[in-house]
Amino acid sequence: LIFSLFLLGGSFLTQNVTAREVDSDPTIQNVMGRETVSLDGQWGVIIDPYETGYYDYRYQPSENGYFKDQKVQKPSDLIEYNFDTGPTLNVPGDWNTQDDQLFLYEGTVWYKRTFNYLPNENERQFIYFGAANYEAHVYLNGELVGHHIGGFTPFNTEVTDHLNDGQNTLIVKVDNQRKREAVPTVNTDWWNYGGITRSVSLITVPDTFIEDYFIQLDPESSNTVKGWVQMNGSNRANQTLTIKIPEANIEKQFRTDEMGIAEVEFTADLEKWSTRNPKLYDVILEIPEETIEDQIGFRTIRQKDGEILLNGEPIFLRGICIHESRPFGGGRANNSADAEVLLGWVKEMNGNYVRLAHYPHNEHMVRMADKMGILVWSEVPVYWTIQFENPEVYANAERQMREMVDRDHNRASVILWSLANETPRSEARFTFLSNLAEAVRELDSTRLVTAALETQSRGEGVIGIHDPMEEVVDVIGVNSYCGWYGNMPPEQCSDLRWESDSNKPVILSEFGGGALQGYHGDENERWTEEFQDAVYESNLEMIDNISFVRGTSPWLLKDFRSPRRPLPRFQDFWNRKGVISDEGLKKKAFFTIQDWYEKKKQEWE
Ligand code: GCB
Repeated sequence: LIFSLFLLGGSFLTQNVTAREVDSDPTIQNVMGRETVSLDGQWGVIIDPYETGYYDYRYQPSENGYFKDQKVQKPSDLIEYNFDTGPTLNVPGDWNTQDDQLFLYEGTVWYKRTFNYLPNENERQFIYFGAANYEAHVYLNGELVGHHIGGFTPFNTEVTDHLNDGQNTLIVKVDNQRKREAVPTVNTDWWNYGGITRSVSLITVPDTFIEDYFIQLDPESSNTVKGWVQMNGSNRANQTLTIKIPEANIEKQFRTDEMGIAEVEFTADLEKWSTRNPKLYDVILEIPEETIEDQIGFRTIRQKDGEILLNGEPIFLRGICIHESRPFGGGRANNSADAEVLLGWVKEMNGNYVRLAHYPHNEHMVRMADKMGILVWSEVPVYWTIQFENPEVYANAERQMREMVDRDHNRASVILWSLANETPRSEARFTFLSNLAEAVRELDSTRLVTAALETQSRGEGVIGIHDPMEEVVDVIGVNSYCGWYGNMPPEQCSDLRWESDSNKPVILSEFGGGALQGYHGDENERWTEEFQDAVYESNLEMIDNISFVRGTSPWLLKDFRSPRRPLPRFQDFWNRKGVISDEGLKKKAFFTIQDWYEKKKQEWE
């Protein structure tokens, strides 16, 4: 019964514009540009390793779980929990770095906060979560109002009919237990940070509102703006929609169809967004009941004859991988200041590009990349050995992909949607990833599709890619750890020869090695900054000799927490492949990449 109460969120709707169902919970576009009340701050929590607040002693979902927030009425009452006298956790934030006893915790934590609200006539309210890892059940005033699976994408649930005049109690069960059939699966090389890791807000919209829009340049014609706007609400059909770009003297009107969708197309002479000139325009969307504003850049991205073309010009992507980890210390990054520091380092390194590994990062990152002129590879956590044969796993991955595309499809910085990372070749995996590629192209035909593949040896001193996915993607990503994994000493990497059977552009999506910042010695000694630097010197020389490489994103900007890295003294549960330490201090290799990128910049710009 309890499952039939779920409002499943926009996440389960098909995004195919024509078929789109709009009266269920939509995922709302541009939350940062809307009228919202922040629900961030300290929330009361209950740590519930046995899910006692959810299941009764017969292991049946309980009707009187912690979500009821019951209170003692008379001294003899037995209620074995109390949110109001227990610990608190900050939202947004992972729980692992907020409380020592949660450092390695995997399981359920219940969150509670109250807020006051006076609902108005003709207004609708949604509760919006930037992300909660991994599974969230959302209860408002004791009732289940939402449910979401997936730790890195936003979801919202309409609560218009569930709000009280005055005080309201919001309770969220967050569970980060790893599962074999989850996406990602049980085995990853990063910390399973649990909690409400991104901001929460209450969004107020008019009865009929602009739910979503997709406004981008047509990749085939650099002065045509194309897309659609999706209305939601009782007056969604035959509405007049106005789009204004005041700085470019644009004011165009469109009409919605029966489903509340307006197809948009107009020509405009717009200054292009680029890495050297990240021009953003104020774009205003108006319907009779609502006006919203966004900052949008206009550019085209294509691949042709082995080149990546930004606004028609070949470009070399000078990048680096980033985990969503705070710039100073551990824990999840989740705000604009974090994004500014992380992307500031990329700029300092002479970079123009980042690979956001291995899951969609918070929206501040892509918004900041838009402002700073940094191109972005964005990825779903289809990582290593997820269950490719399992149709539910596919549905989950496709949904996470859709939520990622939905949120960021107006960001000029995002040029690549990545399907997967280092997945083992098999027929089931090929079908899975091909279907995912088809799904993402249907959602967004303006960007390129990629995946991080692996290399194969092609005989003595020769390596190649050789993966059927080369046919499917637009840009081939490939990870290769010469000089770190395997037997080859770093200095020999520069002699390796690479071959490709494809004429598609290749990005070296990972390479590198680890070092403990401040640990110095001989370049043959592991964990020294000198060893890491030697790995880079030799790999960069190798890459200089690969004719088809059009981008690099070494692994990675900053040390990050990983349970797979226990070695005392050198790792202590940190993956040390950062060129910046966990505390934000640069290692030697940072400057080696910086110099190489300076050279690439001279060659390509
Ligand atoms: C990889 C993975 C990345 C790991 C990295 C490593 O190939 O894609 O997630 O963290 O290697 O450090 O081994």
